[in-house]
Amino acid sequence: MQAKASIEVCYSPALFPLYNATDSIVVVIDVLRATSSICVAFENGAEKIVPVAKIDDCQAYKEKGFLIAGERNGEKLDGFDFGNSPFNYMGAQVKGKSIALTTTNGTQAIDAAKHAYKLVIGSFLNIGVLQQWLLEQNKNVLFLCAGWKNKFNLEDTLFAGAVASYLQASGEFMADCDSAIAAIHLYEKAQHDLFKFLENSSHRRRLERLKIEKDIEFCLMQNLVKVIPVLENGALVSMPNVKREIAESSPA
Ligand code: 3SL
Repeated sequence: MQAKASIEVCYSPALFPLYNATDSIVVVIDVLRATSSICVAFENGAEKIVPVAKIDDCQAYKEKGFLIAGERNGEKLDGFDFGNSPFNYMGAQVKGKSIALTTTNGTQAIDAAKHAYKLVIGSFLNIGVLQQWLLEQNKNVLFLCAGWKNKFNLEDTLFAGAVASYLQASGEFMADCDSAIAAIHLYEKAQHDLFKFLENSSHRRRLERLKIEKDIEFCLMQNLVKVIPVLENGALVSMPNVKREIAESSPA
């Protein structure tokens, strides 16, 4: 009998060195809001996004003809073209553009996992195409939750649990650590109303204080986009042929 591929969940970039990522597809998750915004940007035709950990390094990309985007603690950085709202990444303003992005947690998580076998971006917005693609790879999957300043958060865990639960149900994958099992249990409890489940979560309250509740509702919507951002040579690009492959392999 063929061994099942493993599913692991890492709840913080600070814990990431404990995992072996050289033989795993790493799915970086920052549901509120970095990985949701990245998915929206590619759905709207962005050419590439360079994730940058430090603000100064991101600013330097302006001279290279990039749009620069970023936030700290949820607020747009002074002098930057965009903040981190998914609504900033729609339409003509991103089509065909190269963007350098720095965020409090999301781009730090990408940086932590940049040497993985493969690094892809996950959010509820692209959950369907991502699940199907992961299933087809039949490779170990390691979910990396960006969390908040290296602390655990609920929304990234729920997303990891949703995809882990789907993969495990296929019979080809096995939740291989307690953190994956916990994420699945949490998702099963929350799945019928994610927004409500997150009512008292720290980042929902943080974003509500900034009066951006509409971003939270948007980022919890499922299957709005059909892209899988993937890290190649230090830049995120849209994985080619995803829409076509998924459409062909989806049941009618
Ligand atoms: O930390 C991040 O990467 C951001 O997604 C946080 S925020 O939603 O912009 O506050």
